[in-house]
Amino acid sequence: MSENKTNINWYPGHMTKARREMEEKIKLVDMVIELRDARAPLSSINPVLAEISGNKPKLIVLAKKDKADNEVTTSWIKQLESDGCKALALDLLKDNVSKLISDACLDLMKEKVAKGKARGLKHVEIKAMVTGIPNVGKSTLINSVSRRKRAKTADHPGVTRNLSWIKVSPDVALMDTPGVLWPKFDDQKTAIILALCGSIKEDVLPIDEVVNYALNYLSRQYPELLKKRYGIEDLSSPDAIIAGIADNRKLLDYEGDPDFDKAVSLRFREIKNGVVGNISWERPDEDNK
Ligand SMILES: Nc1nc2c(ncn2[C@@H]2O[C@H](COP(=O)(O)OP(=O)(O)OP(=O)(O)O)[C@@H](O)[C@H]2O)c(=O)[nH]1
Ligand SMILES: [Mg+2]
Repeated sequence: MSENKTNINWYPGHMTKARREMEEKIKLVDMVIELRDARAPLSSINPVLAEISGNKPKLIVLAKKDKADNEVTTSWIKQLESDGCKALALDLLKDNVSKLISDACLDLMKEKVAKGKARGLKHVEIKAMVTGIPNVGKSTLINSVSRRKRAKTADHPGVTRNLSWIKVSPDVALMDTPGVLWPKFDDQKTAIILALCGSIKEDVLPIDEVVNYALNYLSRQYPELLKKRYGIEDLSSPDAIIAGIADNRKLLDYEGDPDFDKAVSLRFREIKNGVVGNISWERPDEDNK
């Protein structure tokens, strides 16, 4: 991205506190469940969290699978597995999350479980810290595993503010953690993609830049989705697309011209919420930089 673009930086105080507390609490856990967004499995890796989790065994969960392009998600899982990672792609609201996560944790921790059972223990408790960027679905995963609403969830980043243990079954205890970002984005593209996934607060965004990026990408990768959703043919530039949308949807300003601002903010919301269709912002088969 060019140099003169506005920086998207959002690092509220509770994230500094969460990071410090996670560094302390990591010693208490057997493993980490690291959530990434299935639509952007690279941009949603938090290097700070990777540092905190160190060598702990890790289960990678690509969350919000239902919003991503299924074929692309399958390729990401294949790639992660061929890199030796244990990874699952999930719709945390609909899949059988409880069984899938418990089984994966038991499998990852099978040596500890076998040792405990050999010592005569009926239940060998597995302790896992659930980590990930804001709004990726950490608290939802915990609720789905425990089949009850134990943790607060909402569709905006920064909902969970404190670390807390939630015993989800006789065998598994999960630690909910606040979503954490990193203090400075060196790569603007990462920040934009995280904004499109809803992991950066909306009011710190230069929204027109984000939508520009999205429309450029969609016209290359998913032109049919754009045409179908908005009934437009001219995909030659983001401006042409926005003008087409504003015109078709009769988003007009007081002089009767297409209202770009209205069209941009509406588009942002629709793209982010998956109304346009199933979209993956990153693919394993391309140079994602
Ligand atoms: N479609 C879909 N929505 C999901 C999925 N997982 C979570 N969500 C939604 O995403 C939003 C954020 O979920 P949370 O569980 O609060 O996310 P979090 O990672 O705990 O967020 P913070 O506590 O803010 O860091 C909620 O509206 C969830 O319903 C999923 O797999 N698919
Ligand atoms: Mg949460």
